This record gives sequence, C-alpha cells and structure tokens, in this order.
Amino acid sequence: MTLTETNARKLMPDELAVYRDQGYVIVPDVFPLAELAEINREIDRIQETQKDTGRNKGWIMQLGLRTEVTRRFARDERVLTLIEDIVKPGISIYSAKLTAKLPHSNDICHWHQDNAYYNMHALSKTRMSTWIPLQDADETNGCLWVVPRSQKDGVVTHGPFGGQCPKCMGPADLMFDDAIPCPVKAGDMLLFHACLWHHSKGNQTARVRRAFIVSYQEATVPHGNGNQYKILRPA
Ligand SMILES: O=C(O)CCC(=O)C(=O)O
Repeated sequence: MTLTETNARKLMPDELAVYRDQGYVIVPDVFPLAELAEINREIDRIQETQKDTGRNKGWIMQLGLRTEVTRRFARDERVLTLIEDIVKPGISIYSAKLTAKLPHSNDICHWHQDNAYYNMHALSKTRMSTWIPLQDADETNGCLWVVPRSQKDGVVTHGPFGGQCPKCMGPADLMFDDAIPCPVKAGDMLLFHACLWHHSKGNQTARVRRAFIVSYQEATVPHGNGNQYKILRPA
C-alpha cells in the first residue's frame, strides 16, 4: 500500500540504520503510480510552455518554483515525515530539479558529491536528497550509481574538468571499484546523503527516464540555493 498524507510514516529503524551506514536507502511504495503519471503530465506541460533552464536536455532547474503541482510535490508531507529523523532540527528546501535521460542518449552525469557544490551556498550537517524516479529506473535507462559509505569520508574539492557537469571530476580522474547501481521502481524513493559519491550513465531504452530530485537541509541553516530556499518545518 502506498502512502497518503494521512498514513505518512517515519523511516523504520532498519531503514535509518542503512542510511546512516551506507549513505543511502531505498524506501518502497511511497507514491501511487497514478500520482506519478500526473507529475509526468505536469512536466510535459512545463516543457511545452516554459524556457528550459537546465544545462542538460530535458532537465528543469528550480522545479519547486515552477507550478503549484511541482511546488506541492517538493513539500510533500509523506516525504518530510520520512526524512524527519535525518534532516533536523526542522526541515527546509535547499533546491529542487528534474533530471532526465532522453531515449537512446549517452547523457552521463559524472561522479560527484552534491555538497561539493551545495556547500558554496551554505553549510549543513544533515543535508540530503530525495531521488524520485518518474519511471522505473535501472541500469538500462540510467539509474543512479552510488559508492556505499563514501559519505563518511567528507567532501573533496571538485575541479573544473568539463563534460556535462562543468565542475565534476572526469571519469579518468575517478575509479570506484565499489560503486553499485541503484535500480529504483517508480513509486519508490531513493534517499541519499549530500556527501555520497554518485553518478549516472546513459539511457539505452526508447523511453525517457526522469527523476524529481529535492534536496533538504535542517531549518537552522539560514539559506539555500537562492530563492528556492524555504523553511517547511521550523526548528
Ligand atoms: O539523476 C541523475 O541522473 C543524476 C543527477 C545528479 O546526480 C545531480 O544532478 O546531482
């Protein structure tokens, strides 16, 4: 059974323990598929009517500010309740975006740690992201890859190495023998620490792969990424 605002739940102790140890956890059955279909239609509408601000094709930056539907989804009580034992005291939005892999594209997102960028705006002790696939995501269409436990070593400075992500380290600079793919079904949600090393490969399928990503931090951090910053639950 998927969650509603009324049966919202916290992370189970074992889920929280996995997050703390591995730096990420997959939470099953958070969103009904019909709701994701509505978000997909909203994304289609935004892409038909609004300027594409993403660096990469199909991406939408500042997604939580775009429409009422995306604004509500970025503040969803089911998500806030699931992350309330991770992100505290209080919860605010750092940023929200849509990432996409167009069909048959080799759009690689290079290895990086989100805090290597996010720390330039504001430091946070508990920052993390929710990665919500709008279609089933696996190795064939560009699911996220992570390096379990890598959040424990803190953030390293990322250099201007070019590629799609201008500041990310290139593949030649980094090899992670212990990286693993994180297939996630539509309706499930991946939570990951802002210091966790992650990347994604291309999409070999005929369908787009989209992910709605929202990054949250404790409400005591005085700002986030520009006007996307919003306190959702006071400290
Ligand atoms: O969704 C993806 O493919 C990866 C995106 C990502 O890691 C990021 O934008 O920080």
